[in-house]
Amino acid sequence: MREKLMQLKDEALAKIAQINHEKELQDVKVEYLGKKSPITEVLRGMGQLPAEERPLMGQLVNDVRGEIEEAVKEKAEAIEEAKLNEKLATESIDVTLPGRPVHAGSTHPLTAVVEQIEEIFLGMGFKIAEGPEVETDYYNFEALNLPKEHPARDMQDSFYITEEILLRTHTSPVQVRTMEKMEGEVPVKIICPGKVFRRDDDDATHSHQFMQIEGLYVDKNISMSDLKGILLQFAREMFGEDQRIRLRPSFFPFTEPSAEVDLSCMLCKGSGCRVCKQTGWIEILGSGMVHPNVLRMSGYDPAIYTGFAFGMGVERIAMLKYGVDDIRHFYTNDSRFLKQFNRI
Ligand code: 2NM
Repeated sequence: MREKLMQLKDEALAKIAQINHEKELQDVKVEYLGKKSPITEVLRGMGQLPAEERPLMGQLVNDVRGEIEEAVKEKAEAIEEAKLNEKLATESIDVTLPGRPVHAGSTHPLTAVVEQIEEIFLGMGFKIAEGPEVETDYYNFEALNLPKEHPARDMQDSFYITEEILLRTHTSPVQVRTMEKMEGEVPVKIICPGKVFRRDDDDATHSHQFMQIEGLYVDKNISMSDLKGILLQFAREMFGEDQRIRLRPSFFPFTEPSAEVDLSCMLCKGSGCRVCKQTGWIEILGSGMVHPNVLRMSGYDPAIYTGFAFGMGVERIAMLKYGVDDIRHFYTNDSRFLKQFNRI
């Protein structure tokens, strides 16, 4: 029995020495140390031995098991180490390689311009008001004194969802909503930035969706000179201290009188160039004194209160400020275009 055990031990150790894989090692472990192994058989057969031989034999079996277990453990560690060494050899990292560039986004130029304009008007005591992009016929047209036969109300010129609901064609409905909410309180001193929609064919200077900022100041004794002062201050903060403005008579259904506002050309300083078509002036805003009908419909008595309002297109201002020649650049999201604004 003793020789049998020694033979089993030598056999097991020889097999373990040959092994290179975990799976085979597991098999050999089961074969020599498992429940059905010949060594376990020997343990079971101990009952038949004379009592005085049992302790010695038991000791011997345990020694043999211990040696095989030890060999299995060592082999398992050797296999683990070989695996790690191979991994280290094949998956080495070259820390001298250049890093991959991280592309950071930046503020869209239109957002930047809206924020600049907001800052200027906040500095003059205006608040910012926002409202829905999907509007009713009442807020978009009726409350703004736009008559039924006005071309803007045509299906050809506005995006209608139903006969009564459309995408807003200007941000003026926000100003009407704000006046209603204020219930006759003054001052109403707000600017309304936001997206507006018109059924235009897109080209270098037209987009069916664009951004507008409109302003409204209603109080007692508001006059055209307040309008002029506020807009001159805006022009100077936006385009430079040397800016001049001029007002030309115009017409809008929601203002009376109405005026077109020109800025002295920021490129040639008024001497005449390609951008201002040799006039020295650039048209940038529509404005006027809020029509009495508009005030009355929104809860302000035009015999007591007056107000001025104005509106400007954000893209046009951004194009002039940054020399952009096509409005579509703002919407095609070409990173080569957008990257140029990562410092503003
Ligand atoms: C413009 C030109 C002139 C305007 C009028 C109003 C309101 F709601 F108070 F009546 N908001 N905006 C207005 C006036 C807008 O945009 C070219």
